[in-house]
Amino acid sequence: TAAQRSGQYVVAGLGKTGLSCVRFLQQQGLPFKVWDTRADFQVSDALAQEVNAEITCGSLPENYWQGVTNLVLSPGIATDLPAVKNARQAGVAVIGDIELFAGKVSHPVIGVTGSNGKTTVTLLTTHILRQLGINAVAAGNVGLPALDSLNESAAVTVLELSSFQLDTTHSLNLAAGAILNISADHLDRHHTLAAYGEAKQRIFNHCQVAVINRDDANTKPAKAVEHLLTVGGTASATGFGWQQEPQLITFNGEPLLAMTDTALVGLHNVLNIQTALALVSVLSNDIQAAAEAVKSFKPAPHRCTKVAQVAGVSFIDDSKATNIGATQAALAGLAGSLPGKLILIAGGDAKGADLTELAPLLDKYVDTVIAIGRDGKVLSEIAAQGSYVNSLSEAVQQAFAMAAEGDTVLLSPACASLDMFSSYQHRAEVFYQAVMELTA
Ligand code: UMA
Ligand code: ADP
Repeated sequence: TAAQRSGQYVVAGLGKTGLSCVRFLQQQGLPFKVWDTRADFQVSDALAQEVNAEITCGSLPENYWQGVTNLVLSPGIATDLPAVKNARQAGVAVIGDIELFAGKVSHPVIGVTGSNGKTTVTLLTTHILRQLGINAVAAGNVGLPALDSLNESAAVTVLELSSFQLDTTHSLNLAAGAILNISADHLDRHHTLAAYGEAKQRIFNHCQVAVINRDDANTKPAKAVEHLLTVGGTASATGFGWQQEPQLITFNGEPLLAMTDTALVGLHNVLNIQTALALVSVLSNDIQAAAEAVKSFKPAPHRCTKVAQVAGVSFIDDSKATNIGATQAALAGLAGSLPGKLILIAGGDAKGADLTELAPLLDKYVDTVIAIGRDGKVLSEIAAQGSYVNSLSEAVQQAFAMAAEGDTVLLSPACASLDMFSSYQHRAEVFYQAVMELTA
């Protein structure tokens, strides 16, 4: 692997990833020290005891990189920090937890990346494999750090990979890997869509079967791959296809799975299901049984989930929509199935994206936009009917006040939550609370 074996490791970041790296290096008996970039980071006694190695917070002393061979960066830390550049110049290999995982794992690994749908496809692929009797575990960006998953004695790991994780991964061998779609996200870190796309393309570097989306040219492998499977929202005589009426996923032109038999809705979920089935097909020939398994999959919360109906007004929680692409999918997915008007609550931290890209879909599907958050104002300005309010609960109250029976209020922010909330889950909780208070 790209990790150099001898010498000391530096683990940067003390979140989930950093701690999994600490545990791994301890288990392997490899020497390491720890660096957190934040000068004001409080190291508790318990943490110091768990790490049991030198911890430096903030700026680094001179000669810090002396004797260091590997810097293991947490995904939340930018790769272009001056200190990271210094490390590179000192000959240190800059890697991430996934690279350490790649050097250790001995069973097949499936990789999933893309701007949206990663968690859904990762969990669905894992679910199908398990239903087929294959002991699969979901890990990576989905939550369980990849290195921790090595303790689960799984037969297959399904890894959700973010662009940040791929940026510091060099030698991950995949039995199968997928890029679901590419739309603007994390531009505050990657700067350009091209650089972001290149990070995603790294998933195909050592990948036996690549799965891509026919409807999104950006998912096409930039370099030649050995085997290619495609999915798409169009008819296809070979492989995975889609028939609009009645809503059927097809395989080699034959009906395979009716969308109405699953708990997933929207064309974006058609692609997600096709992708999971394509990934599974690399490890199992029983495509019928795999399709059957999709029917018992329960989607994760905060992804276009109906949370309540108050006085005939439906409230939908799509708090996980942290970029434009996800909100576009929600709007297009819901369109046509709604009995009344659609009121959208959106806004937050746009992460450098241009929210005016939403204008055509707002025009087409949304009656009123109620905007919130640091970058939200522009949404209220581009909407035919829009307003800006200071809190999510105010947005819910205002939406309810203008809604009539049969209307729908959708929280699909197209933005990260961190300017107002601790996480997208927290944002969803506040939304839910505000909805519950409407009846109080
Ligand atoms: N830190 C610094 N300097 C920084 C930023 C962070 O020193 O500039 C340190 C701090 O000690 C902080 C720690 O790093 O406590 C946090 O590390 P991290 O931000 O890399 O986050 P982890 O807790 O290690 O969680 C990461 C992923 N987070 C990010 O990529 C930001 C989690 O994905 C992932 O589940 C976890 O590893 C396990 O693999 C979350 C995420 O938001 C869900 N991902 C982004 C997304 O999906 O859009 C990419
Ligand atoms: P990720 O892990 O990539 O963030 P999730 O499965 O958690 O993906 O879904 C995130 C958001 O994107 C949700 O709002 C969801 O409704 C939407 N979404 C899911 N799959 C897709 C897709 N294939 N294309 C566009 N949006 C999607």
